[in-house]
Amino acid sequence: MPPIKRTKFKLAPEQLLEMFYWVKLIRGFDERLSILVKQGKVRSGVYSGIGQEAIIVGTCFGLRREDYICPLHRDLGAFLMKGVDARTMMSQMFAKDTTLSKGRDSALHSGVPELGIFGNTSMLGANLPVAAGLALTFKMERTDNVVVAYFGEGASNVGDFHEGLNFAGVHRLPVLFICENNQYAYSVPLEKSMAIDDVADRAQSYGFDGVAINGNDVLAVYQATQGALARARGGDGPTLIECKTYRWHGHSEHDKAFYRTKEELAMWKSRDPIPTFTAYLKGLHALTDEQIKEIEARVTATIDDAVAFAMDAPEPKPEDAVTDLYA
Ligand SMILES: Cc1ncc(C[n+]2csc(CCOP(=O)(O)OP(=O)(O)O)c2C)c(N)n1
Repeated sequence: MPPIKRTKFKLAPEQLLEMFYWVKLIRGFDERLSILVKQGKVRSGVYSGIGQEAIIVGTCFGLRREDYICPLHRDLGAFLMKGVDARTMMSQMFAKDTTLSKGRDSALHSGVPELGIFGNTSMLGANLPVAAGLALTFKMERTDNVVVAYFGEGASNVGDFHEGLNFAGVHRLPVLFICENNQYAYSVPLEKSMAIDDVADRAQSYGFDGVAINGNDVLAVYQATQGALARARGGDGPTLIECKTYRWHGHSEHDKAFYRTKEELAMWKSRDPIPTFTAYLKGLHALTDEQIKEIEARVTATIDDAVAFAMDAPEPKPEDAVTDLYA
């Protein structure tokens, strides 16, 4: 085996392998959920992130426990990367008693403060002023922790987006706004909801940088994130990173997505983030066929175990429906 080539990303070989593991685990999780939904076994709505994994891995890799993420309905992988174990995550989709929220909310609306995960709500864009508020706390406490907030291009058309970014820009807050531009907001294509091409351009109005990048390239996302993290930690304020991508499935698993063409889907599938990343790692001599097999086996075992655990887990207790209420 030739020596591993050095890269500009300053990542050790084992870190590149870890990234590959995450990409495969997140894809595997979503693929399995898609099957389980069809079998009628999942109670939660499932908003597949298949096709968008590079964004989650590139932005979450190397975050600190203390950093906060504000994930959305399609960001299951971010929960896993921030430290929610596979069993808990799968039980969450099954709405069992062993979960983050014991079946009391839409699965990915849960928060886990001890892991730095802020719970989202259904109102799109509403997480962005909250992210700015979290970042303000970090600034006031004089920590160098950072908030990473996710949103779709559809959400960038609501008022909360503009208020959140404006506030973050005015106060130079340590927050990364990560746009997962997957071309559709439910059935509405980008060109019917925006008169500009790049969501990234909107950052300029709020006094900070916005960049549009290939959201299907794990290392491009990682590189952009690392630059933005360094600026945020150093007191230089927010960055908007628009990751151009595509969701392979419908808005949710019950949406057959008849509003788009087979050709369009095929074109984007040819830009699948996983083969690109695999080829890159193999080219660096950082990944062998044996390692791929070993990682795939580990991913399958992790998911099998999580599904078995979730299926056998106890149901939530009716009386718990009114516990943990904040009022
Ligand atoms: C303020 C608001 N308007 C409308 C909806 C209904 N809705 C839920 S998901 C969705 C599409 C979201 O598109 P986007 O923000 O691009 O994210 P994506 O689902 O594509 O990842 C819509 C319109 C909502 N939840 N909140």
